[in-house]
Amino acid sequence: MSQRTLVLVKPDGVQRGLTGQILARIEAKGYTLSQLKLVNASREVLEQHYAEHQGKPFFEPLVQFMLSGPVVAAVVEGDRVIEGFRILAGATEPTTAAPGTIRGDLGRDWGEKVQKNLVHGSDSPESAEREIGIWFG
Ligand code: IDP
Ligand code: MG
Repeated sequence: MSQRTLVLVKPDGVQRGLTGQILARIEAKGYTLSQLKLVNASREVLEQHYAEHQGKPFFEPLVQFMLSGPVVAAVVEGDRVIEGFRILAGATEPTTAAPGTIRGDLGRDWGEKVQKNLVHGSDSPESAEREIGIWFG
């Protein structure tokens, strides 16, 4: 059975008009978009989604950033998609993310307390199921 992951196009990606390019990279890779929506996330959803980061210095800036505009949430499917999407996304810091990745090609540092890095992708099968439950019920 193929795997699924939760992908978010974060508010910087939506505001900069990069949603189409980002989804096109996922589709071009061969993965399937099985659920897709544009949402204004609530603080409650974001605190659940980023629970592992509670207490870190970037936590509140991260929540504020994610509240700053709409987010595109997607369930993406395919064999080894969790690992595959994280490789497509690139490293957390866009400054050092490899060219060829979403963050490396389309992102940069903006001198803020939170790294605005365009996308989220689940990091394990357990995280994926937990996060899909948070965003898609
Ligand atoms: P990931 O998105 O690459 O999995 P995580 O460590 O899960 O990275 O962090 C969640 C998000 O929090 C990141 O995507 C980024 O937006 C932000 N973030 C993570 N670490 C830092 C940091 O050290 N400074 C500023 N923002 C950070
Ligand atoms: Mg993460």
